Amino acid sequence: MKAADLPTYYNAVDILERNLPERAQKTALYSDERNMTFQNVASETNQVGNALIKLGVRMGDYVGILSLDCSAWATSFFGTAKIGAIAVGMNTLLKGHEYDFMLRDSRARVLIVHPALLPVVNEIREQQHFLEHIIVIGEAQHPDDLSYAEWISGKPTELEAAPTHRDDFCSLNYSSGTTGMPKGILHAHKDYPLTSQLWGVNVLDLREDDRTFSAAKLFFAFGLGGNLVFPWYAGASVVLFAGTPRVATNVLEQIDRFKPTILYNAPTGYAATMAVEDFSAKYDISTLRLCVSAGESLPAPVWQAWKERTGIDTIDGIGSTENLHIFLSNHPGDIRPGSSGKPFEGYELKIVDEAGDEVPQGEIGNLLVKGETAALSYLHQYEKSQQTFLGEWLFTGDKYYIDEDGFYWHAGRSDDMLKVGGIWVSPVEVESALISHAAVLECAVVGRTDQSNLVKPHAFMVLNEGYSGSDELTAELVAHCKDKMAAYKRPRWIEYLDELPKTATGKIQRFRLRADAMD
Ligand code: 3UK
Repeated sequence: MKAADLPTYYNAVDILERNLPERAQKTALYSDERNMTFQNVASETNQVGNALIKLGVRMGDYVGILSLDCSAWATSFFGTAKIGAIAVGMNTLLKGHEYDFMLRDSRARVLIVHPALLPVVNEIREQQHFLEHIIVIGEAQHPDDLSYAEWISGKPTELEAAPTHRDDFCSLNYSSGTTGMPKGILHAHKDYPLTSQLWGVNVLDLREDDRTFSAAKLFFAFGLGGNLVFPWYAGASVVLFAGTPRVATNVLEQIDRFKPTILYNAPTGYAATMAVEDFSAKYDISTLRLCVSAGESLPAPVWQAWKERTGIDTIDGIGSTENLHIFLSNHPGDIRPGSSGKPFEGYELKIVDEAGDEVPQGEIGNLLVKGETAALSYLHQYEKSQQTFLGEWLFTGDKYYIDEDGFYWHAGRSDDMLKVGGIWVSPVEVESALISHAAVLECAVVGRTDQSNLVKPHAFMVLNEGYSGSDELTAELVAHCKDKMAAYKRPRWIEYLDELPKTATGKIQRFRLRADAMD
């Protein structure tokens, strides 16, 4: 499937509405809060669209969604798309200053927010120049806010889709970099059916009788594609879960209760699940036919252990927000544990050296990808865009090599970025949080692998005079980090040194610290 196969004027709400002729009364969405048929979702989506128009939202405007996974996430996303506005799905684990940045950078006029996230929104609401309305998915507390249920109540359940071009923007997601604030990545309406077909249907073989569940949330392109867009494109159902997936028993309970056939998780999620004693006896996970892992590479021993304990194959595929979803993947029936699999139709891959020339098979180089679902640039980031979007090719920042059978193996990043539990952590950000503590003179953060061979931040520190390393100080520094940043970014190990290894010109030698961290 090519972008040109889609109608020129195409709106991604088609992914939801294509289900109406055949399966309007089928349950589209299961959740603790409520179940909804495709017809229910489509009608409520139209109400959201009408309610947004009534607030003055027009084609090309931005609408923020800051919510735990729930049915209103889905109706807000498609309602926004349907009127030709752009949905900004925001990571729910961040701090006020990051939301402040995203709201200004995107100039979102409306923010649809879950009550659980209201406290952090309240910290920054007074200083917003562009935000005009806050809709609360639940009770509104602030006099200026509207409650979602009241907001859509009485709005027509019919709505004509805006005549969006297939290349018009549909969504904006923010992805972290080594320094500075996250980078905004815009995707077009066309990217949703394309990724659905190219990976969801052609590779994963999603079918109408599937039911998906994801530990990765809808604010993350991995979750949005895997657990909303692709299944609905294929006529399948989804299970949405508002709780935290970091507690493995939560994930198991949801599977036991809602009986999905497909599970999406990050490698840490599979490792954490297996740490729950007798999990496959205590919870019924027998409905699962296939598991998917992405966000970081799934070590072969974790793949094997999962297979031994559950009998289920896991499909590891590498995706990125820049490409919207997975562009290199293992295939059901053709899996090499530990690898990212093989290319598939829709994406061309190239592994090149620093001069841009292709390296011989077996040698490590930079992975470039060419495909029609790539974003065009980073929003308001000319220089960073130039480094990543190289004409038809996209620089992934990943090092790869190909084995003798054509499987691709991840061999690290070309920057210092870490993937922890499948989400970005910038060592620079963790270092700045640590440095802001009075005890710390200087520090360096590198990735270190844990017992499952998954990367976590390890901090090396030199203390100011008058301080000495102790378990108390370590606990205090970790608490300080959690205060400054999303908790998942905190260092899992803190080591005190007299000095950091440096080059003659005074640069910290991270490669020596990385080697030390492995000991
Ligand atoms: C790393 C992987 C090895 C890799 C994503 C599936 O992770 C996603 O998007 P992000 O923008 O990060 C992209 C980067 O993450 N990575 C992702 N998956 C793997 N490394 N093996 C993997 N299987 O460094 C990549 O460049 O957060 C994943 C679908 C949609 C996504 N957006």
